Amino acid sequence: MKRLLLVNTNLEKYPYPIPPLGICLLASYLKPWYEVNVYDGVFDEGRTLVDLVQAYDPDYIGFSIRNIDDVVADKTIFYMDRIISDFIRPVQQISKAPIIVGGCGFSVFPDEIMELTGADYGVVGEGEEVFLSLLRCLDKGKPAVLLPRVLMKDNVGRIAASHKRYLPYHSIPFSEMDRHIDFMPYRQRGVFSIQTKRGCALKCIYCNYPGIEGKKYRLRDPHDIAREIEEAMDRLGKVTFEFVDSTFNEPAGHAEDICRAIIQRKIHPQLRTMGINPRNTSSELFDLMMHAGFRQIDVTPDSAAPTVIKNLKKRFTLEDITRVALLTRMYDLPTMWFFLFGGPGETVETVAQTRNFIGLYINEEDMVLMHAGLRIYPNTPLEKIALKEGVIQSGESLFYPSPYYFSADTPKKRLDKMLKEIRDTFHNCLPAAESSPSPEMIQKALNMRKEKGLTEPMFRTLLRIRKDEGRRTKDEGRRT
Ligand code: B12
Repeated sequence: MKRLLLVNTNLEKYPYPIPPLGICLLASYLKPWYEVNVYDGVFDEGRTLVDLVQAYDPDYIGFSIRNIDDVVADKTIFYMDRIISDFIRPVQQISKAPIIVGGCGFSVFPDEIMELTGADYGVVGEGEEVFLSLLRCLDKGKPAVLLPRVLMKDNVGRIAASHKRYLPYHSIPFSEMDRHIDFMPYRQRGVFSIQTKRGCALKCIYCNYPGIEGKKYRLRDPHDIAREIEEAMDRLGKVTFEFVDSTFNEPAGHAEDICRAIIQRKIHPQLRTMGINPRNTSSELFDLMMHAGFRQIDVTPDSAAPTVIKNLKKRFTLEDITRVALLTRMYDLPTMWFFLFGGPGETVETVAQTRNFIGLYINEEDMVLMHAGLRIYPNTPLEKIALKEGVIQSGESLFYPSPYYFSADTPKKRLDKMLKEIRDTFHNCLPAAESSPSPEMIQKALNMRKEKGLTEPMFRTLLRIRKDEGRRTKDEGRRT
């Protein structure tokens, strides 16, 4: 059997370290054909990679590129520099094995990353079948040029076949993540990631998810998901499982079925999810989620101003957002809220509308993350709007430096000032640029959780500390 080494190049540990689900799925899928070894760079940060390559002597090396930048307008981190210097270059210097790049970050900027990394091949979008076909071609010395979604080094700038052609759904394999990577370091703050479907049929104007995953939903069987959770629990004991779908409760009914399948198994896992879309929310869904074991959710309305919601093409209404806010309170389900300010049609009044909504409806124990400006991604309606309004110029790179959209009435400076005012009024609201807690604060939170035996989500402990520190600063201000 030929040897394949898959490398996770993600160094980011905020908001918590993310285990490399994508390459673990690939490792499980490719197992019948290749001997696969996964190198996880999250904690090792490239230190032992060269030694591993020398010892393992792989026939192929795949690099997974997840993050390009942090999507925070004023403190943009560009991850690519270290991905290249700490992972890709050292390997290129010692190995002649073909280098293949892939991953969700790669899939957003394939041409740019092929050029920057000097990789031999690139796979856009989901890996399983396409990667296997590519490797089979390479095994046989056949040209890979006609494969869909594959890029080649000598063909930079041209994707060999239709980028948009998603292959028919196959069942997403169990990741069995902990069989491919050491899960121990993820236990304290990390999660066990689970994917319940692929694709996104929504059309939010700024979003690149349909480009990464396809536009059609391809759903996993709820019982398959519940079984994956049960088996992981048998191996690992108590861990938190997180659903990583772009929206968990789309299309309507699937999330409910997953909860029912989990309840039926009587396994009582600890669950959380990102991407609760206000549209398909009901007390039935929340009831099922509570029974299934949800301890935390993320809700992503982006705005609570009706004109902005409409302009972003969110397909839900202010009533939907209000309902989900009431449901989170009614069920006391800890929630992180995400708002994006500065989109098309944003004005001083619409910012005030969202601010009022936050003050009126959001539980003050829940965190509100406020992004200023919308990252402009290729092939999105926002790119067209930004071009039309002269925010970006035709031919301008959207890769680096990352461009952001701010509406004419809320330019960056004005918006930053308004968000700071919201932050100073509501202790639970944080501009994204200020949201990463310092290592000291994280340590303090970990100590507090241990001392007080807190089982609440980490963000609630961090908010508690922030509130106390804010109170102390105010008292000291009064004394001086
Ligand atoms: C879930 C998610 C999160 C969750 C993660 C929860 C968790 N437990 O994993 C949260 C909310 C915490 C999060 C945080 C962040 N995220 Co995020 N996230 C996602 C999301 C929606 C899904 C990622 C995922 O797990 N997919 C499921 C797995 C199975 O798919 P996959 O990794 O893509 O792997 C497949 C293919 O890519 C391919 N593949 C992967 N590797 C390889 C390698 C080779 C060689 C090949 C051939 C193929 C291949 O095959 C795999 C199987 O089919 C994506 C958007 C999206 N729709 O992809 C954004 C996304 C990855 N996030 C993004 C960003 C920026 C971030 C943050 C930096 C934001 C921030 N400032 O906090 C942080 C970074 C966190 C970290 N520590 O790394 C960006 C990255 C692009 C960019 N602009 O840089 C994305 C693409 C969204 C976007 N706006 O564009 N995120």
